Amino acid sequence: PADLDPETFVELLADEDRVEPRDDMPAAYRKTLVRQIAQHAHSEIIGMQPEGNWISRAPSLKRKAILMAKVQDEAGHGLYLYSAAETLGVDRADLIDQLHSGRQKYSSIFNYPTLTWADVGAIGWLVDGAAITNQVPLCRCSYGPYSRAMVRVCKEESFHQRQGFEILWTLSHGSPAQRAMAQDAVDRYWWPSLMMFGPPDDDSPNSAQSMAWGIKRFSNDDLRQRFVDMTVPQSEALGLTLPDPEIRWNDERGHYDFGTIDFTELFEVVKGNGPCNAERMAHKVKAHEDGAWVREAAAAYAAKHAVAEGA
Ligand code: FAQ
Repeated sequence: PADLDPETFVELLADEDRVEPRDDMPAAYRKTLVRQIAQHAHSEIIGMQPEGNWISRAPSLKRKAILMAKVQDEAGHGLYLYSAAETLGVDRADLIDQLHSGRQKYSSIFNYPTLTWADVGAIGWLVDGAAITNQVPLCRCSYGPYSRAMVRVCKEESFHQRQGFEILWTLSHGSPAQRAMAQDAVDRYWWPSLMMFGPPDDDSPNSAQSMAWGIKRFSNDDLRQRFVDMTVPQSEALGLTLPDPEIRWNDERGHYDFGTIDFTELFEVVKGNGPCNAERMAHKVKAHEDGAWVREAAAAYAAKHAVAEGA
């Protein structure tokens, strides 16, 4: 497909038509989508690590089975998203290489440690909760393959969020030590979860163009507010406190007010200076290298069958 001039493209989008892989599109639209979809895929794959850390130590067989299924879902989302990116003419191996060499990002949230079992609950409730808030509007993204991928991903994330909420509910209704563990996890995961939505709107270089192109449907700050509005009542149901004394309902705005986010922390974590950045990347690169023989075997098998079919 050819590069389309941006003005004709915006007119075509006005009809709310989906853009499909074979359609002409501006080079910059393609580039933005590759960036966002690849980073989203990388996040799903790196996002397996914090929770994977607890599979061998889950408190019961049932919890272990559920957590294994959740982490496998994340692998599936990552593979699904790499496939969506490949419809734009890029190569998965190249995207993975860009992640490993630090040229492409992944979500800041996965650079925080999972210190206790309650962190698995906090990730499900808050991190998956933030992910759903961000991704439900992406089901209406202008790029067909990405939007369709999001439909299935969001269904699975909703289940993930419920399981996280249920872990925290069980702990918050357990012994004083379990309750304290749940509160501590929420204290540590609350602010980093708010940072998942990205920098504030006036400091978000990609937002205006991505919204004009129908890639993003809402701004970073609007989605963050939506997440706070959804989460405050849920924290009350859990009997846990969100670590922000400024949270209160604002009748005039029809939203919850909340305190100031320390975005220097987000920028530091994105730059590579979060608590677990080095560990996450080292683990990812090693897993990739350890899997080289599987890729080689699969390629040899495919080549053998191609010859057999050609004969
Ligand atoms: N972390 O101009 P903007 C999950 C970067 S959920 C790291 O506002 P944009 C599920 C941004 O890339 C997590 N980097 O950018 C799960 C850009 O840099 P670039 C993944 C961040 O794209 C749950 C620069 O800052 N979800 O994995 C972050 O318009 C539990 C300027 O920012 C998605 O990726 C950050 N938090 O808006 C898995 C959703 N924020 O690329 C396991 C799709 C910003 O120019 C367990 N993505 N940056 O070098 C999006 O909606 C958008 O890309 C945003 C950022 C909203 C993340």
